[in-house]
Amino acid sequence: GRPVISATGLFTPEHVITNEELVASYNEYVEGHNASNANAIAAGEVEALQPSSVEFIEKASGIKARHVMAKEPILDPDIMSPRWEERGNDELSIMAEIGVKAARQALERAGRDPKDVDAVLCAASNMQRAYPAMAIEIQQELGIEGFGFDMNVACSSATFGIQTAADYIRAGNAKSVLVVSPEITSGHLNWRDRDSHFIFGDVATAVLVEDAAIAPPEHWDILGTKLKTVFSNNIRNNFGFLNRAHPDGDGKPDKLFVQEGRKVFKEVVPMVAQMIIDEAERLEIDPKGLRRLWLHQANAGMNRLISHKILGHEASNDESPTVLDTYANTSSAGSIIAFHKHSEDLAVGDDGLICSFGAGYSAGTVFVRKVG
Ligand code: CO8
Repeated sequence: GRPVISATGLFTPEHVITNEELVASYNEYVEGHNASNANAIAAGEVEALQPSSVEFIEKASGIKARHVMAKEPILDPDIMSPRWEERGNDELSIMAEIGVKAARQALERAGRDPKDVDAVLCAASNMQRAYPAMAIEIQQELGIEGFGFDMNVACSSATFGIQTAADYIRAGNAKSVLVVSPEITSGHLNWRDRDSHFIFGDVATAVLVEDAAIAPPEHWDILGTKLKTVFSNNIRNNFGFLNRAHPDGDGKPDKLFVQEGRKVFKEVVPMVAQMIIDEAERLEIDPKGLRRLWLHQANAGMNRLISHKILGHEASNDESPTVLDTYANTSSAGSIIAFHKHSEDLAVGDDGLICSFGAGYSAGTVFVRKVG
């Protein structure tokens, strides 16, 4: 079969934390820490923490706000983590719940009955538990037959999921595959780390990848997909099931998201720009003719540089839309949110690019053309 994107879905959590609210909470934590450690700080035994700043965050990243599943506990300087009641095994888990909401929207938009979907991939940077798979729970809730499994490629989970789905269709193993990316990044963000406390937000997206033979008349042809990984420690999270093998391994900052943001910026921009140009050449597409770039939403400056290299001029917001200002970095969901929100106005025959990059390093490109 020939793979296409039939529709996408988006679930946006209702709670919003602005930079102002975030920085006020962080700075309250800093003042409390510095006050209660005043003697040790004066003796040079403990380092004083520095305050965060709204201006820095906006200038360095382009982020102005983020949606979260739980607001108050994150902003409470004594907690600074999401909190909600634990659900029983017979209740829908929170990650499946938001994945299902995004998936239902994609199915509705495509006019697809869940019983005609063949597979569900839950593609995200963190899974709520080891097993049973989040994908199988989502599959069960939607009433889909066939199969489902989880996959984690950090920021590139969604594009890796799209290629996997497209490959099932190319091979004739499936006609309709849901790629669901519930990203509750607030759970693995260190809200007490000044360098990164502003970076992430929560969301869920879904992409319905189908055989052109059964797709609705309006869809996006997948012209080509390409994946790349290069090992790097510059974005790392040591959380895992072997943490308890070390007596005090749990709960340390390295069991949360940690990065060398500058190095990531410098290394990933040229890697991704080259990857896109090479793939465009392979597909015989003039990159300068791309109507729109739906790039990974990590940093406005990175996207400015990458889009400039591809288009040969500074990209307008119309050519390379951002959702960073309201969603922040939502890991694998970012480029899908941008595509979902900013694709309806394109004309039939227009070409565009969905592109992800991040931890691993991992990067993925999906070149698409509007059909209708
Ligand atoms: N407020 C005020 N000042 C600050 C703050 C702050 N909050 N933080 C840092 N500073 C200061 C620093 O101390 C430094 O001061 P000095 O110059 O005196 O040393 C100065 O500001 C500059 O700091 P940086 O060099 O760190 O600042 P940058 O300009 O590099 O900006 C960024 C930092 C925004 C992090 C930027 O480097 C960036 O965006 N890089 C790219 C990162 C990226 O793309 N990462 C992708 C990771 S996402 C991913 O892969 C998903 C993984 C799964 C995640 C799910 C779990 C959460």
